Formats: sequence, structure tokens, C-alpha cells
Amino acid sequence: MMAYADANELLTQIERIGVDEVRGGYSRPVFSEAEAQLREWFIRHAERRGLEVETDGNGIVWAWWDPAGHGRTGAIATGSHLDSVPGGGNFDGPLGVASALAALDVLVGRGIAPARPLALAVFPEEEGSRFGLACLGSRLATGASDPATVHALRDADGIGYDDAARAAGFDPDLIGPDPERLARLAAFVELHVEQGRGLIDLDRPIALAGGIIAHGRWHVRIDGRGDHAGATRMADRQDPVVVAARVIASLREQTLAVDEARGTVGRVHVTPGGTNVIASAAELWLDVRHRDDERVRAIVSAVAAAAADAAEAEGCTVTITEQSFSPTVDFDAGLREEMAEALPGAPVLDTGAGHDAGVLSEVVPSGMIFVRNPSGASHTPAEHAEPADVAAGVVALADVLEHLLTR
Ligand code: HGY
Ligand code: MN
Ligand code: MN
Ligand code: MN
Repeated sequence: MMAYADANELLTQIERIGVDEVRGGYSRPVFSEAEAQLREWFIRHAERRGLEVETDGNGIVWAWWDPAGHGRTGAIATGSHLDSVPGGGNFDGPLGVASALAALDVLVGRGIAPARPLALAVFPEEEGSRFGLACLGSRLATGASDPATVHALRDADGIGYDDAARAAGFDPDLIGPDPERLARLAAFVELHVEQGRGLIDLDRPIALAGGIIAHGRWHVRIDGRGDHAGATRMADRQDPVVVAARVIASLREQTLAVDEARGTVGRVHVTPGGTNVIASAAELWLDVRHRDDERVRAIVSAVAAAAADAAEAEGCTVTITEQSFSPTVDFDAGLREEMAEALPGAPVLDTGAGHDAGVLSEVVPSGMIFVRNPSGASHTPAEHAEPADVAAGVVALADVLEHLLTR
């Protein structure tokens, strides 16, 4: 068994993978060369620790530690994701995977005799950056998203999920609900860099997760009439970008009107995209979040009404399509009590960020550990955790896993 591997050291091993020279930070979309290298990195480390590694039909990698030969039942699982948003940081996802490997080393170093197996897990396409569906792997496994929806997904270059999966060596015909595999799990714990300022304000290194606020994604397409920027009088225009601007402003207004709501348009696409060309179409994607599912939907319907008015005034048409919706998650209270027994006094924080643990919590008691992020920022290269807090996160995860594995 390896000597105790510091999660910080594990993270430095991947910090040259998927560097985005244009945007800055990291771009590690699912089925990309960078993501493949990260998967190999994880599998290499898992195999070096004598774990039995399998990649399932949904692209989830499971690495089993079962020294007492209990068999794959009643397992405790821990892990996270390795894909990133475009221009993201090196901690969102990889910190949870590196900490899982390092926590296993701590458990082995302590000589604990687990009463049940441990599975380290890596979930694909958690960010939904390539195909638009967040937590794609865990949503397939739990049945939250059906295979037909995924087979129909296309990336920004028009490449379909199936073709991308095959090109990366996966068989898309194998995707789908995986109740048998998930039934092997008694609990899932995900360690994740905090994406916010909660631990900064509390001046604490780690926290347990209370819940995840609801979040949905909508695709908005506005069709107008392309024309010449100079030869077309203003009265004769049907400019979809003007409607898009109204939609973005409406989302901001509607979100500000609801306490603690979050509304973002982080991605806009204009066709054909010429400076001297009135666009023929504009697309934008809404990301709306709130602890109350219905508030999210109310905000989106208000924005849809504003979009319809703006489109009518401009002689354009607008189509709004829901891409995904994850209801508010309250993590399993019993599991959190067990985790709190292992981590007495740990604060409990909600998160505005979605996670595979939130999706899995539908079918497996799930919990999370957050590690302080001094920048308070995430989905940006500024995201990070100090080495001492990374180490504290590993020990906290090891303490929780030891508690759960020896019950
Ligand atoms: O978007 C999110 O909340 C997560 O980081 N995928
Ligand atoms: Mn994440
Ligand atoms: Mn993320
Ligand atoms: Mn207990």
C-alpha cells in the first residue's frame, strides 16, 4: 500500500492537464483528451492501492476497497467528478477525488478493519459543460434522466453524445438506470471545495452540507431576420439580439425581486455573429436557483412572459426549452448525524452549487463535506483551497469514512 499520499500532492500531479491557454484556468469537458488523462490518473492511483476498478455503462468509474472480502454490498462510497466548466479551477471536482484517495491512505495507515467495503467513485459530465445536462452520469444511473434524452444531446459543435462517447471508447448503448449497482451502496459522501464564502465568514476549515438549493437550466432561442447592419433602417429590423438583451435584463430584475434567488446567463450565442450583420438568431441559456423549487419556476415564467412581449415588439419568435431541473435537496439527516459524530462541532452549510451527491441522494443516503476556499469564488481559476485546509478535509473525510465503515 502506498505511503500516505497528500491530496495537495495528488492535485499538483494533474495541474498541467486541460489547461486552457485562451480562457485561462482549466477546460476538461467530458470525453475530451484532458478528461481521459484525468480518468487514467485516477485509475492508476486506484490500481496502485490494490483497488478493483470498473467503469460502468454510464461512464462512472468505481474503485473498490474490500480487504475483508465482504463483497459488494452495504458499501460506503466517496468521490466526485474530474470534468470542469470552461476556464474553471483545479479544485471543483478533483479535490473530492484526490481527497478520497488520500483518505483511503489514511485509513490504511490507521490499520482499520472495515466492516463493509469502500468504493471510490468518479462521475462523468457533472458540470454538464459539453452536453448541457449537469450530473449526467449520476442522473443516468439513478434514472433522473432517461437514455433517450441523452442520446439526443449534441454539443456546441453539433457532435452527438453517442458519437462523442464512442470516439472516447465508451459504448453509448450501455447507458441507463443502474439500480443494482446503486443498491450496493449504504451511503455516499462527497468532499468538495466550498463554492461560496460560508467557511471564510465562519473562519472554519470544513463544514457538513445541509442541502442544495433547486436549480434549473433553460435554453432560449430567438429567431429574427438577418440583414445588413448599414442598409437596413431601424424600423425594418427584426433583431433577435435586442430581444436577448431584454431577456437577460428581465432575468436580473426577476431574480433580484426574490430574496436569495440566483439567476445567470453565462452563455450567449449569436448567429451568424458578424459585426456588420443583423443576426438571424440568438441563443442564451438561463441558470436559475432558489431553495424553493416553485420560486425558480415562477422566475422563469415571468422571464418567459417578458421574452414573449419583447419578441412580439421586435417581430421575432422565441422558444424556451427546459434542459434540466434539480429540485432542492435536503441531505439525509441520519447520515449527517453519523458524520457529525465523527466531526463534532462541524458547522452545517447549504450550497448554491449542484453536485452528484444531490442527484444520488434520491436513492442513496448522501452527504457532503465542504473545504474552505479563501477566494470564495468557483468556476474560475481563482478557486482554491489552502494546503492546510486540504489536509484537514482529508482527515475529516477519513474520520467520517472510518466511522461509517466500522459501524
Ligand atoms: O453548476 C453547478 O452548480 C455545479 O458546479 N455543477
Ligand atoms: Mn463540482
Ligand atoms: Mn462546478
Ligand atoms: Mn454512529
